[in-house]
Amino acid sequence: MDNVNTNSNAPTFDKPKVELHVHLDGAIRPETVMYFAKKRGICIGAENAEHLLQQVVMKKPGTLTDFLNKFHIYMPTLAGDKEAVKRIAYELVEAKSKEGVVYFEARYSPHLLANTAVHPIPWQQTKGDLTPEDVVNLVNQGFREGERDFNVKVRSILCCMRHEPGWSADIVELCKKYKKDGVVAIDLAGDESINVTANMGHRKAYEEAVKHGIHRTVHAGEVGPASVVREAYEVLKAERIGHGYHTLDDKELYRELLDKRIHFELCPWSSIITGACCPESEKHPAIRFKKDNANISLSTDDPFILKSTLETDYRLAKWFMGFTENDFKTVNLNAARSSFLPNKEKEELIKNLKEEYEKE
Ligand code: FR8
Ligand code: ZN
Repeated sequence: MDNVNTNSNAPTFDKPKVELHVHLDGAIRPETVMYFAKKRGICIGAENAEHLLQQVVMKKPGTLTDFLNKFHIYMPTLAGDKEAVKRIAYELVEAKSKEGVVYFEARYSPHLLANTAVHPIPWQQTKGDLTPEDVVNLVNQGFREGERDFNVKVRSILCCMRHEPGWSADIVELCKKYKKDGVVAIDLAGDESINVTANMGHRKAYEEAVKHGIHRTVHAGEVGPASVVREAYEVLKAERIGHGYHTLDDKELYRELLDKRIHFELCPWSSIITGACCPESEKHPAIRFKKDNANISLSTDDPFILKSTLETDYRLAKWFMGFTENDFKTVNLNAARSSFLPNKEKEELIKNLKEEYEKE
């Protein structure tokens, strides 16, 4: 699969794209990490951006601990720093504009970038003055300036973390408060082996989201079983599923989600590198989803840790999963249709894509 991650000139799908599943905190320029390490006098054990990349990039399936250690390398340099939080948001818009993305939804946990009003304080930081709400404001600013400078439309999704049900009430309140400022949905991320029903925090937050018309997506069935997807759909009322590969293990559930046109945010390269899916890609769930005309789209997930761009995922989809030019049009129209934009803006996006796709 080496040829998937090498550079060639022509983009696999040289048309406007929509991306629904990218983590802000997994989509950072190594140069930016180096800059803030130096600015703040934090020792990260890397001399330059290239050296840092060697440490952060995941090249083959590892353990969850290996994966989380990647965040431990660079998050302490960014978390708690106002300039850093705004800048990573701004730079993500720039990166996506270069990939031909016209609309994307970026997600993150505000708590994991804060250093006060969060318990426990993440990444072994000492207490400071940046609250989760400040983080949301800074990310909003970075995105707004990025939209203006790079002509890309951006919205954000705030993540609850499975292991911190006590944060979820804050998340839904922030979603409500910043609805007018680009926050479109709530997500649940983290270790799927942690049961949501054991604690009411996540359930209550999702109920509140339903009540206030906040859109909902849930990471489910990536490495966890189909029962986690069922819970996301039946209990948390998810409109979209992050990954969802293991939905295929429960025929009845799969049929139901197909019929209801529930959207699956697939991340092909991520699914291979994390070991969520079998590297013999003829058996990849994406092939089955496509064959069944499921409501799917393609995203990067964590391009920093995966050393990828959206091109990596499209190339993998084309060469190992048989996606055609027409399939790429379909998945991007799916993404637009299942985006969390208000109807009028959604129709506008779909119209623009269709116009571009009908050219030639
Ligand atoms: C989550 N984040 C960024 N990327 C992810 C992700 O899961 N891909 C941020 C939120 O934007 C949170 C980072 N984070 C902090 C604590 C924590 C966590 C605990 C768990 C997880 C992320 N994620 C998971 O448990 C899902 C991992 C599977 C995988 C890698 C290695 C081995 C097995 C799925 C990927
Ligand atoms: Zn994800």
